[in-house]
Amino acid sequence: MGLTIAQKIIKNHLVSGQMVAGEDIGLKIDQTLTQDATGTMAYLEFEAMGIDRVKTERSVAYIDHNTLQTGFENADDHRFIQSMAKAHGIYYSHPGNGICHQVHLERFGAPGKTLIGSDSHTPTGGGIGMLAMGAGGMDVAVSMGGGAYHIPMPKMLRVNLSGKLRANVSAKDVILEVLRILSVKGGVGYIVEYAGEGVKTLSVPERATITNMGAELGATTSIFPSDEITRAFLAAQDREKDYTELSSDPDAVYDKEIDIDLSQLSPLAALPHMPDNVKKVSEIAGTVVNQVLIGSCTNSSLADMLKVAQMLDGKTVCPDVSVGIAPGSKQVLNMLAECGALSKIIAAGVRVLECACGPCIGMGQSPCSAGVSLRTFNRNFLGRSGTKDAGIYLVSPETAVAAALTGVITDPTSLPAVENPKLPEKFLINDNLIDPPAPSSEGIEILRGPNIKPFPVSRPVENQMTAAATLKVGDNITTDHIMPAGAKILPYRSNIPYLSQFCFNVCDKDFAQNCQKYGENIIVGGENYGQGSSREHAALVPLYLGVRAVIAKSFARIHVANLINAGILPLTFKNPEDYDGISQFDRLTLCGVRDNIEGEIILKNETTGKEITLISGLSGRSKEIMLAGGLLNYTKLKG
Ligand code: MIC
Ligand code: SF4
Repeated sequence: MGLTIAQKIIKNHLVSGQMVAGEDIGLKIDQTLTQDATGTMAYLEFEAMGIDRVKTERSVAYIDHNTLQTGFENADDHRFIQSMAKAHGIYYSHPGNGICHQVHLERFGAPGKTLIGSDSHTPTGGGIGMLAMGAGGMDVAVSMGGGAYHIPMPKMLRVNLSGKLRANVSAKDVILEVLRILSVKGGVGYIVEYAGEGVKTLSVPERATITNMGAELGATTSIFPSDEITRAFLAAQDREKDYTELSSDPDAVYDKEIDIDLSQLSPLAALPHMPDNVKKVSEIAGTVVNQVLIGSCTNSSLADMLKVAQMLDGKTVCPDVSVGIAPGSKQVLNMLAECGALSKIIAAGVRVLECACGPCIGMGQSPCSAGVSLRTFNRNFLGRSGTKDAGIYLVSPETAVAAALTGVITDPTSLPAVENPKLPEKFLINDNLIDPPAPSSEGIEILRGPNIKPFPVSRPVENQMTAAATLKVGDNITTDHIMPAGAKILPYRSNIPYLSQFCFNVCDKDFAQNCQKYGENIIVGGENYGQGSSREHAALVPLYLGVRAVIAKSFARIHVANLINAGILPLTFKNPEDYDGISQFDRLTLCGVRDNIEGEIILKNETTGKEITLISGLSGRSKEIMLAGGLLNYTKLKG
């Protein structure tokens, strides 16, 4: 039987398990990346593992999230990461060099390789045929130390692309269409592969936009074939040597397929507050807009920025709209400056922001009260922008600029056609903001600031535990609900005790206080609990607050791995209706947890007297980690 692209890469990197959907597989990891908001914790964990030098082919530490530096905290964390990188064999990308995914695609990614990153948008690398996956910091730390990365073997989903995009319809509209079809949980358990004649019409940056936002499907990752277009991109980055051709076998078997005719697509938008709440732009045309932001790891390539400059050329943005732009990397910004496109953007009245995540993670540029903000980003979760009553719409750069010019949501296909910029023969290559590591750790001092506090470590799960349900939440709870980010909180990513007061604030302001009152406790959730970011803080902070188990209808992939790594027991309802059998503050007893960890566990609701059957279903390595009390304890036990 033939293999899909992803199956071929998995086969080449398989160190344990069998390639049977759902079974635990261990993969050798060639490359890792971290960013600063998750990186400080990942390097503290790496340090706790006592490994001197990374064992990967390439590991890179990026600084792109916490670049506001309103106090000493972020600057201290950057310095810590820089010293750790230098000492332990890791490349260090300075703040200002760009967003991790954009820079990694430009300078390091390679087809056929495996990459894990402590950021959920790591699948951006799938745009050049890499098996690139988001992971929790602790998993990245393990892989830096040479350990395998464990995932359940994914099923395969093929998206057949035919036709060619019309003018002013773009790659963002493709992924929004996929989200419309599949929903934010439609990709859970799958790798999404793009195939068909339409693939040849898409450039590498367009492919990367699609695989990047595939994270919003809940998919393990997304991937494109590696072909002549990939070769040309790598050659223009002076990295043709990294090219290998990759395609699926003609008789490869997919578990699910969907078809998209690119020529039939219209500009789309994801409406507040979910990336799959997709409508045609024409259906919401005329809505007054207060803010437009262009950038993020989804849409900040040179090609995107050149299209924006073309549309703005000689015009002025609407005076009632605040328009900002954040190019994805120093390479992009530099090239925009050299070709004069930046001047066109500035002249039109656009606010030029740093090459970083910035407003995408709520680091500045919060919209006005009840404001409407059109963003080329990938997430519009409630409160993420920093303004809880704002409405965030996710759109393409073309749709964003159309609104910036007119002041209202406007279908960009009603405007003059924008030419698709040609790939430059050579990108401007200047890696002076990437420091290679020192040859050895000798004599390198690790510089730690006072904001770095010890992280909580769990203890082995007991056979029976009784605890209160301090919180009951609904479906599609994101890690932004669990552990919000934003300018006020993000500086404390290395200070779990401080962060804990903000846990679940969007859902229940009293959550942290209730945890203190009740001591050890349990959270109850709906479908797709923990979707979104890879931040392990969404597990470590609840652990600090005494959470011992989360019972949900279903979990998102990275979050459930983070819970297990933190030593918090994830359980699902055998009958989803039993969700209704638990209310906030009920006292719950979990019986025979250790005995039945591979199967079903009985929950006694002491408040109502009812019994509910839960599924634990942990096996192999996950079971051992849970029994040991989390990944760090497990790693220590294993020696
Ligand atoms: C995000 O887009 O939510 C983030 C911020 O990049 C996160 C990582 C984090 O929380 O630090 C992600 O996507 O994993
Ligand atoms: Fe940064 Fe936003 Fe991309 Fe996350 S989604 S890595 S915050 S740009």
